[in-house]
Amino acid sequence: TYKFWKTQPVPQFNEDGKGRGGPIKKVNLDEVPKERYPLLDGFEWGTIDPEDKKEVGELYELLSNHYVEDDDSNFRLNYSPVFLKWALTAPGWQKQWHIGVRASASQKLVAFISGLPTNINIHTQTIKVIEINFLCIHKRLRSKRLAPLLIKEITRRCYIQGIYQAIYTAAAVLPTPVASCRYYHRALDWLKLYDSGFSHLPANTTKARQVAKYHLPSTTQTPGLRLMQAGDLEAVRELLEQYLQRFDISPAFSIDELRHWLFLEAGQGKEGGKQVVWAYVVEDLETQKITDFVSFYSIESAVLSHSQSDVIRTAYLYYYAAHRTQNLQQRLQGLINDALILAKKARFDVFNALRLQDNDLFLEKLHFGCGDGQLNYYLFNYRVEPVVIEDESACLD
Ligand code: YNC
Ligand code: MG
Repeated sequence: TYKFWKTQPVPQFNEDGKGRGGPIKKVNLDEVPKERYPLLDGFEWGTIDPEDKKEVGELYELLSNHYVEDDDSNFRLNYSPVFLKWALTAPGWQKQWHIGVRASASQKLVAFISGLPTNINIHTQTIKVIEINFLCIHKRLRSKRLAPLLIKEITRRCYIQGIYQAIYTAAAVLPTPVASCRYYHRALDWLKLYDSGFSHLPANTTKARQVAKYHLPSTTQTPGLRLMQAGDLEAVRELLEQYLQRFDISPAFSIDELRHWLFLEAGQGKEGGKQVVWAYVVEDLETQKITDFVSFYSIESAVLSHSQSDVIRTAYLYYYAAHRTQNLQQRLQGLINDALILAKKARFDVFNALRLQDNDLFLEKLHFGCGDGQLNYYLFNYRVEPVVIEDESACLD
């Protein structure tokens, strides 16, 4: 097992490398192949230009048919083309890191992997990494060891450009997660979730009582809450930086990255009519200071057991921060409850959050339920001193 991962610079399951943080191997450029790795006969390397509508369309086609499904294949993530363009064009992006595999004869896109350069903070260190995402292989090409080839090829291209570390998440268990978090789901339209098979009716209750349980007020409750604007960027960056300092591993966003990830270039996150990210701030009405910030993004899931067009609209909790001096639990409960209200207004069916950061302070109270899904976080070619994980894989009681 782990025939491929055994050969890679990642912590192996059996090692007891506690306490020694830092790069696992020093990359010797003389040993990095200058040429692309050879592919299976009949296939060739290509790239996807996320600014080219047609190529994004090809990627959308691949992912919408072959990307991540739940364990029982009832649902499949269905990232929109606008989302894909956004996710692949953050500052520093390069076409050569959005790698596709095409069938030579038909030129059909059959596999993909993406990388974006960024910086992350690990304890007191800031390190340059490539963030790997959207690894996907056409169902008919599975189990042919193509995934290791894609991973080796993107690694080769990063090494050549002087990036020696990577960060990625996966549902798959690989050597060795630095953290592992449960997904929690908060129904916004419980009946819709029930009809599509996403939610079940628990014993000892009724549909009407479930609907009542998830009822939300129609307007937000936090005084001073409003849409985030470009002028709030610097304040939000400071707030977020302060807030994230408490955690072992966190992003180190530049102002340009934050502008991109909160989708402020295109004006409130809309492009071609489809909104990807929602971001709000709380402005103290007396001091005009930004005291809190919350954001979420949108991914649909296709309901595979139903007709083609049936989708679940999911809001994912994204970055948030609350001013530290205030009562954090109360602040967060109010802030996230407002995010639920706003997501409901924007016609989302469900709101997802992971069990990480300060989310334990509001998950139960706001009626998030423990899901089946688990997300593992990984670092490539970097060993961390053990991070604080309080059995995060478990469900809250
Ligand atoms: C996975 N998700 O263990 P061993 S997440 C990494 N990430 O290797 P084959 C994975 N490795 O065990 P298939 C993986 N899933 O022999 C499996 N593997 O050592 C390993 N699904 O390869 C697996 N997307 O090609 C095994 O498998 C080897 O044909 C087997 O393809 C796998 O984006 C996959 O879930 C996942 O499309 C592509 O099943 C396919 O099954 C698929 O025979 C649906 O592969 C979509 C899906 C994964 C989403 C993601 C993050 C990917 C991270 C990749 C690692 C990056 C490392 C850092 C590189 C840069 C370094 C620098 C600098
Ligand atoms: Mg394969």
